[in-house]
Amino acid sequence: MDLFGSIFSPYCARVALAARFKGAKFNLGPAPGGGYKSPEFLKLNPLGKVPTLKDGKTVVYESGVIVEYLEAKFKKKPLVPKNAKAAAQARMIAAVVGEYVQGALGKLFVHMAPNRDKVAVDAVLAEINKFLDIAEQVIVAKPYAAGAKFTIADVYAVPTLGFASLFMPLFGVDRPLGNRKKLGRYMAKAKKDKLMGTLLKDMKVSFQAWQKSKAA
Ligand SMILES: N[C@@H](CCC(=O)N[C@@H](CS)C(=O)NCC(=O)O)C(=O)O
Repeated sequence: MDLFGSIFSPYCARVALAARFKGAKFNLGPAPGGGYKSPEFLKLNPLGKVPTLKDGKTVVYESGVIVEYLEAKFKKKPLVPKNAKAAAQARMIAAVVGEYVQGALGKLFVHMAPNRDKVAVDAVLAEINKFLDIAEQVIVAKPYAAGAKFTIADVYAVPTLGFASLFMPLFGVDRPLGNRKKLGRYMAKAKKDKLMGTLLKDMKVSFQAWQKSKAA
């Protein structure tokens, strides 16, 4: 399988984490044809976005859809608990972090310019903090996001919380998780975990390369 995108993107990282957990082999690389909006790439994904997965003749885009595709194709190591209540709980944690925290974080991108609008940035930071507070309420962190097992909740939580730790310092926030105990405990454990820790390291390397390329 070919996965187009960069692992620094939390959307790509969630797909990479799901695939790695399942032991599904994939090559990660840039969008073909020279970029997200190249005619060659738009033929694969008319939205011109990464991640996009090519599995033989099958093309799948939108990170959530790709994760579900992997879940359906590689059934041996499920990400979604069988029990309805446990499945809903894992998906709710994934939604809070992957949609709400991540959605608010994404709003920082337009404020990358050095002469940024402080009032607007502070409003986005307040929104991120509001959703991080909700994430702190819902995450289980014993030790995984939804409890004793790695689930779809981790697939969404680790990339977004890792991205927050890399990206928010650019906006003067050095400890994005602040004093939120469960989130702090969760990420400390994730860093030591082989699967999640490797992903976080890969994201950091990719983030640093992105920053270097911007500075050049
Ligand atoms: N809803 C999409 C979001 C993906 C997304 O926004 N990807 C960014 C990279 S982090 C992208 O491709 N941006 C290029 C663009 O929007 O033109 C998903 O879950 O896959």
